[in-house]
Amino acid sequence: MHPLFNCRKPIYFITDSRLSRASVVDDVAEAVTAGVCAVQYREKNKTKGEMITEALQLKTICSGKALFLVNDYVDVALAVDADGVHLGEEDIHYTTARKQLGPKKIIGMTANSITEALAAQEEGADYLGVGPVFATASKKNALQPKGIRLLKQVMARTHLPIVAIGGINETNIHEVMDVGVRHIAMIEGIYKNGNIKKNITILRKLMQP
Ligand code: TZP
Ligand code: MG
Repeated sequence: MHPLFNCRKPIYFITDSRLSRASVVDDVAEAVTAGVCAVQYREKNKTKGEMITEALQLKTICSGKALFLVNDYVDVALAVDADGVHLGEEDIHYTTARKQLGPKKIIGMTANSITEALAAQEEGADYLGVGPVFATASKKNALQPKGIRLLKQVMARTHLPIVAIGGINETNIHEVMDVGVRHIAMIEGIYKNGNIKKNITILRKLMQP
């Protein structure tokens, strides 16, 4: 496991410019100060040029404090020398991404089922994003919630770090923690009421072992 993943700040922050009050750069600065292990730059509405400009700033903010991962786009990750990428079913395939990124970059993959989790592990994924655990409004066309059942299955049958994702917030986080999952990815749970620092502080307390 990457050392920054194995940290005492097991929150994985996913950016969403639609929920941002000021800018994603401000959001990430706030999140990193409050303490997260990873930031995933997830941007669905900007041009590649805009993304690269923004990602360069985010990478500097994260440097030495949190992993900086780019969702979907290997080219953006390469342009800013990010720590890695997060890929789903509809994105570039693992083997192509690995060829482009080289052996050292992190490639995280989404698993919506045990079959996908086993396939991603077989291909060489560095971690698995498993879910959606609960219903989520943050992802367009999100699948039906899988509950903690899928988390349990994936934990039992893979050896990769698991990041639980989808609809997790301060009211249900204990259900995910109880399964033994260490890392939790969130959008809405962190952006809620526009108070990123406060939300992360509360969530970190709830995640203390
Ligand atoms: N992939 C599966 S669920 C999801 C993504 C990107 C959205 C997670 O956002 P939230 O607000 O924490 O449910
Ligand atoms: Mg994707």
